[in-house]
Parts: sequence; structure tokens; C-alpha cells
Amino acid sequence: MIPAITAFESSPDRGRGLARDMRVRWALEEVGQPYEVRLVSFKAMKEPAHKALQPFGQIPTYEEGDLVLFESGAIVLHIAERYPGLLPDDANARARAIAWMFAALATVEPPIVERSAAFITERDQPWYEARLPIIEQAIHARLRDLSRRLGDADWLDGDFSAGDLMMVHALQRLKSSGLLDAYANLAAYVARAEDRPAYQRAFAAQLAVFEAAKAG
Ligand code: GTB
Repeated sequence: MIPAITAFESSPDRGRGLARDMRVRWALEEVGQPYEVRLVSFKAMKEPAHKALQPFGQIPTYEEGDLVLFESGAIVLHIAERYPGLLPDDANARARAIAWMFAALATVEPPIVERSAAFITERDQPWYEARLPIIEQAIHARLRDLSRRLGDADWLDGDFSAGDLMMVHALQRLKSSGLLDAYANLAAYVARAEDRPAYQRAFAAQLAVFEAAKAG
């Protein structure tokens, strides 16, 4: 059964791999599972057919036989549990890798997303100049602790896992901000993950969608 995922027909990230279909593509590439991609427009995303798959009218979704999933974290966890390669066999190590997935989604990513959202919706407001450093302080607090915990290890807990995949994808959104520059080990961690052949394949696939939309 070839799973099918959804992605932006025309991604606002202009092919930088920041939209959340990227983490699902990457997970599927890591485990070597072929997949299909259905591209959806912003309009189609808000229509009942798509909302039956994703109640909030967003991408990504994941369909595999009778199973329909939404939420990128749940999708990546499902892939990691269904196919070998993204979670350790040892039960305790597996639980810790899943904890890192949650840490990425619930602890590290929120202030990063808040910064992007503030830029999009509030940058013309008089309070934006004062608000930005407050959000950035919250991001630095997470990066400092994450950097200390990673230390000089390659990955967060042993071998590369779904926890690293989710964490790196959350951190990538900071690349253009310069905020990662103060944490050499985190910048190297992101670069190390981006060197993985599975990452490269997933990145190329989502970039091809953007290039095709631009050309056509
Ligand atoms: N919690 C959900 C999940 O993890 O699956 C969040 C899904 C989500 O935010 N989807 C976004 C979406 O569908 C795309 S990825 N947005 C359309 C809408 O809500 O109407 C978020 C995203 C969008 C754009 C950039 N970018 O331009 O850099 C980065 C990330």
C-alpha cells in the first residue's frame, strides 16, 4: 500500500522545505517507503473534502488504506512505528526518542512559530519592535538548553531518530534569522541532518513542486 500525503500546490516558503509536508516526506525517505503526493490549493484546503481529512483545513495529511491521519507529529510517529529505521528497538530508548519528538513540537517549536507569525501578522503594528526581542529571548532560552544537552554528540539520544528529524525541522525555520549562529553545535546538528541522503531526496522533491509551479 503506497501512502499518499498532501502538500501545498504553491508553498509560501518558496521551496525552502519549511512547510510541514517536508518532515513527512523526510520520514518516508528515511524508512525507504515510496509515497504519492497530492497537491492542494489554499482554496481546496478549506473545502469539505479536505477538511474531512484535516479538520483545520491544513496540510499535511496522510492516507494509507483505511487510515487517514493529520498532524505532522502524529504522521511521523506513525511512520516511525510502522517501518523500521526511525525509532530504536530498545523500549526505553524508543520512549526517549518519542519524548524528543514531543519536545520539538511542544517546547522548542512554539516560540519559533510565534516569531514567524508575529512577522507575518504584526510587523506593521507599533508594538512589533518591542515584542520581537521578547519572543527571541524565549527562543534563545530553548536554544541554550538544547545546545547544552546536545553538547558534542551527533544526535540527541544515540542514533539519528524521529526525535532528531522533528527537532531539526523545527530549528530550520530559524536559519534565515541568524538566531542559530550563537550555537555552533546546533548549526552543525542541522547541517549534519541536511547532509543525510533521505533529507536531500525529500528536499529535492518538494523543491521540484515549487519550481514546476513557478514555471507553469
Ligand atoms: N500542527 C499542524 C501539523 O503539524 O500538521 C500544523 C499544520 C500547518 O501549520 N500547516 C500549514 C498550513 O496548512 C502549512 S505548514 N497552512 C495553511 C492554513 O492554515 O491555511 C506551516 C508553514 C507554512 C508556511 C511556511 N513558510 O512559508 O515558511 C512554513 C511553515
